Amino acid sequence: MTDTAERTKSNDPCWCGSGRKYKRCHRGLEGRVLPGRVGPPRVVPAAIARPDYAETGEPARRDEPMVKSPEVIGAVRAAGRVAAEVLAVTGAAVAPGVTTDELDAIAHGAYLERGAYPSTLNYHGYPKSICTSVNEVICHGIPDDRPLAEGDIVNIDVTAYLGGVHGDCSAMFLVGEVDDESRRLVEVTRACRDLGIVAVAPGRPISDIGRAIEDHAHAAGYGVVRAFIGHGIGETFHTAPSVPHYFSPEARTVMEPGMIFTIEPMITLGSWREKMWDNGWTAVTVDGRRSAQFEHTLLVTDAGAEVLTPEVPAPGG
Ligand code: EYF
Ligand code: CO
Repeated sequence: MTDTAERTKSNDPCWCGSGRKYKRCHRGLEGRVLPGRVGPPRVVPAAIARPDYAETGEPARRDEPMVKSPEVIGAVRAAGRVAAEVLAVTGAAVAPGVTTDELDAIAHGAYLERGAYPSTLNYHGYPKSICTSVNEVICHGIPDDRPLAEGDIVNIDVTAYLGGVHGDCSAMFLVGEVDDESRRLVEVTRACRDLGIVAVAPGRPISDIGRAIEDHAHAAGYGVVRAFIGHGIGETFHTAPSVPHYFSPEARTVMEPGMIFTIEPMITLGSWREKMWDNGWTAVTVDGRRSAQFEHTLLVTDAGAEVLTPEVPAPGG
């Protein structure tokens, strides 16, 4: 709690300047991430090919096969590589005092330099080029004017549209010195994602993936978010199959070589339940405890899985 908050009484005007009573505004929210000011969407030059929803916000309905053609597989490999590069460039800029909107600007420039469109931009009306989810934000944090603070953890989620297809990945970044509890959460979450990838095998049901993730998260004493799941990806950003990160007997689809989907578990220190911010996009944990996420786009192969968004070294390091 800040000094200001300690000195403010319940019925005083809130220190934030809203004009509301402190008890109806910020009391109980100190230490939480709060929505900041969101700047205008960034511009994409006409020369860069854009997905069907770029103008209207609404993706066209289209049936896309779960097993992709060799041409689509090659294109997602290229889009995935660009997404991984943009993620590395953007993550390298994470530091105390940097705003998430500044990260969005860096990512936006990096997509354009590579001839890619930022898939999230105007997807169902989403206003920014990446998602930045800080501390108790589970996913779909919108970059804004909040500076990152020493001790924060932040997920940066990057999706690139290139060659008519999407590639999607995300990773956690530590802001300065981070406490041991949060470091452990981040490392267990990375392991959950990687164990999910190990469970990818042709002939096996998709439910194997969630079982592997959930077993590891629960053994560490953590929760697995249920409201947001992995998904098929290719010519459309979100398509079949659904990939729950918890064991679901309904996830009966049998994996076949040529399928492409994301694995992107969101793992929580406390409750796995989410609530939504008033902006309609951003999900946070109900108890305000921290959440972490890692994501890759995967191709099912004869032998297991190929990561289509392989990590690249951070620039200059
Ligand atoms: C309540 C959207 C979000 N969907 C997915 C759409 O990168 C992503 N997943 O790994 C990802 C990013 C975004 C996204 C940004 C916007 N959306 C639609 C409806 C509700 C919603 O969140
Ligand atoms: Co993503």
